[in-house]
Amino acid sequence: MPIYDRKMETLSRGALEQLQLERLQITLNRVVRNVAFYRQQFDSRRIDTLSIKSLDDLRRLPFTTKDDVRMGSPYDMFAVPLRDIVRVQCSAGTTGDPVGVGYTANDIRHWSGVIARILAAAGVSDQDFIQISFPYGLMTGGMGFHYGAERIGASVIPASGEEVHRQITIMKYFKATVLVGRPGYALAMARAMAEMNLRPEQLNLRCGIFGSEPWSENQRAQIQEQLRIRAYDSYGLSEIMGPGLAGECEEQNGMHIQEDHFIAEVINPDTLEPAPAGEEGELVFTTITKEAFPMIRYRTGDIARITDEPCACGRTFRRMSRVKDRTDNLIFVNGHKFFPSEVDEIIQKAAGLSPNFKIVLDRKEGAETVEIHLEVTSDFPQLDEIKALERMRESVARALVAALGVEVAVKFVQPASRLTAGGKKVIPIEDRRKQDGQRK
Ligand code: DLL
Repeated sequence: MPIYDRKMETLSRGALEQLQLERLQITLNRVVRNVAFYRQQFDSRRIDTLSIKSLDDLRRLPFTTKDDVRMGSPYDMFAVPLRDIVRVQCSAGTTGDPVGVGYTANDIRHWSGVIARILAAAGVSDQDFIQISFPYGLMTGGMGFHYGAERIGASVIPASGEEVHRQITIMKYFKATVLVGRPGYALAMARAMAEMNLRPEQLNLRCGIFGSEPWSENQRAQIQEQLRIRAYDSYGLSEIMGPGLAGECEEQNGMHIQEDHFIAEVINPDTLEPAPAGEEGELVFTTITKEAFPMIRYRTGDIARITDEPCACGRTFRRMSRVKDRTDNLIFVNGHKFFPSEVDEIIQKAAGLSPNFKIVLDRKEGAETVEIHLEVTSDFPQLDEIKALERMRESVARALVAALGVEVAVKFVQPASRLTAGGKKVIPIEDRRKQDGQRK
């Protein structure tokens, strides 16, 4: 399959590392001048960024975390004047208060470029009709893939807002050849096709590019079999750019990291030391071309491996494995991402008290479901009043649906004994979906 940006994607390791170092130095210079957060981070550790003279020196710099980004929200992490920002998007897992990221016109050009590479690596060309089922909202999936697909010259079908059966009708009508979306959504489409008595041979679909949530080889096999396509994994996160950080080639054996734009590290999340080569650990990324929202050593919370073994496709960028786990308890449901602590905050506000609860995640008829099991104790003033309890249940459910964007059922249950870790509230999660192998 053709390599979209052959010159960059097949650079020798030496040339790539030289380019990375030059771009890193420019980025450091930019953040020190324009982002007070980074200036303080480096000053307080007496780090002169001019002393960063090799890629190994990067390890002397402190990490950036999601909390740092949250604290700097909305604009403190921006490294350019706001008049240069042409787009903002939001970061995931920030249901309560939005956390924004921004792009300059150049950033958008680079973003489209890396998506174009990833699409081409999956065999997509200007001959294709690409149906995008990611939302075109504040999350980065829809807009990110849209611009990349246009860059490659493909015809985009921005079907995202449509209901699943309608998406299939549209897919058939326009003869879509490529589907872009969540792996979970691809499986929902396969089920809807069966309901519509439609066989995959009656469609023109030949490949799909999926990401934004964990999935397994098992799920890949199901998608490939049920939709009769080749399914490719692709990875990214809004703080770093959005989709486009890494994507699989025709080998379907790990995602090539777009290393001319991002420096990837793998660390042990407990010791924060580099993980031994080729071993699993937390992914850390440094952006080296971004103007608006540069990130230095951003801790993703995603656990994966990186291999530098050569790939048969000829690309020299290193490959990352599937995301195997998270270092935190970020929950993925139907394309939405949230932390249990966000659920806690919403429940506290809506219920007017801070009850204990459990989050139960399940799959019913293929769709993912969320139930909140709220414990009712005698401390609840409303206990003897069924109507008041019912009102509380409804207001909690409404607030959760509004904030999380997913259907949530709220049930009252008897109190259970509680675990606390270091005096902190531990919110139990029962994930019944894992039985069918959400992660490998
Ligand atoms: O999900 C960007 C994206 C959109 C990637 C479309 C791929 C396709 P966020 O909403 O910020 O950005 O969520 C980022 O999603 O840290 C991972 O935990 C998870 N994630 C993204 N891609 C994958 C993947 C987008 N292929 C968070 N496999 C990341 C597993 C993924 N998890």
